[in-house]
Amino acid sequence: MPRGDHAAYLTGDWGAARRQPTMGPMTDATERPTKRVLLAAPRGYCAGVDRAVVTVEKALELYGPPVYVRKEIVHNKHVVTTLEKRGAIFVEETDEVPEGATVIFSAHGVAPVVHEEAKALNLKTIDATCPLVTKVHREAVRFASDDFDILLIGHEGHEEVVGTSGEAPEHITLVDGPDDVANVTVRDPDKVVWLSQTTLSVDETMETVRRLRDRFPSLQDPPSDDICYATQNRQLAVKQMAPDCDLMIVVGSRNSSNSVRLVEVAIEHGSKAGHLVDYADEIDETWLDGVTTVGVTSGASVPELLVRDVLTYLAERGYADVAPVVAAEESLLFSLPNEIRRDLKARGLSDKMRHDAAFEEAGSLH
Ligand code: 0CG
Ligand code: SF4
Repeated sequence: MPRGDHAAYLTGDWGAARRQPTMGPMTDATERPTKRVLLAAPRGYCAGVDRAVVTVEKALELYGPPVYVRKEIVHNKHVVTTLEKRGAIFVEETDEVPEGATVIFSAHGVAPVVHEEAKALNLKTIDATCPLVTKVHREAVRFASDDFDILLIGHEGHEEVVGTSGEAPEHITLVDGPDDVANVTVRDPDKVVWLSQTTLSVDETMETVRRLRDRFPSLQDPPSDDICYATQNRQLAVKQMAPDCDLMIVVGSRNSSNSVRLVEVAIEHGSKAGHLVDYADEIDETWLDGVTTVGVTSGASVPELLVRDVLTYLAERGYADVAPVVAAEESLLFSLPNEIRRDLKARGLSDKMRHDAAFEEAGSLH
């Protein structure tokens, strides 16, 4: 399927189709530009989100509802409301969970104090923190134990930075973007390292680091990228498409950092307009006025069925020609949290992540 068509997309018949948008849109016999969609790949679920969502699903299967989840398991409205209907109860704080119940910690991670609170309440805990967030926590612990000042680049109040900061609050200073650099103070400018939230804009973070290094020339880099592969790849695909797009539709929720960043990246790289929607019915018809090429992508916490709804909406309005823009291949899969794997094994159930055709049933979050 060299150029995607909408029906083929819905049946998943992609083959090895790939196309880079280096040429303008085709024209029909009357020389009107042909309406088309550029569909980003990769988009949607990352390995950490997939694992976190399956964790809640398996916990509901194993223990029966209700299963408590501290904070949104991932920042997606549809995922949260769907899991709620299946018996998950989302709470803001650990002390809202009844004593002795099971609580799942979200993919964004928690501070050590949250584990202590759960222990004091005798809760059974299942930690769905993404392993790539845990990696940043470990870096924070290590640099704090070496008595570094840690400049954590991230968004104030985001659950991930709250969790990471909690690993070493006395050593960590939050830097919320380039404009916050001027406010930073450190104990010893020769013993400073930067770390970051996993779901930031790559370019903006590099600008923040550049300004930090102007102030602290000995600033150390993290041992490896903290902005995760999924965040980077989704931004890469948008950067490739944006110059050709009159409009970029990003499927994702307002509180999803990586999804919001995709709209910003699209605009910065030339898309004439960009909007974030949770659902296809949030698309405003006027956005399509005079639009030939629509880019479509989705954040790392977004189930693919929501993207399909957007493509159906667009096809019904003449944008049935869908061309994938493939910026990277992804194959990373994380195994489920140990607590879940142990309980699944004890019941003789499979602890494999589910990635087969049978999992494509209606209402599936995958
Ligand atoms: O992008 P953020 O960190 O807000 O999280 P989201 O749940 O949207 O996706 C990745 C994860 C976890
Ligand atoms: Fe993990 Fe990155 Fe996904 Fe966050 S966005 S859950 S860090 S893979």
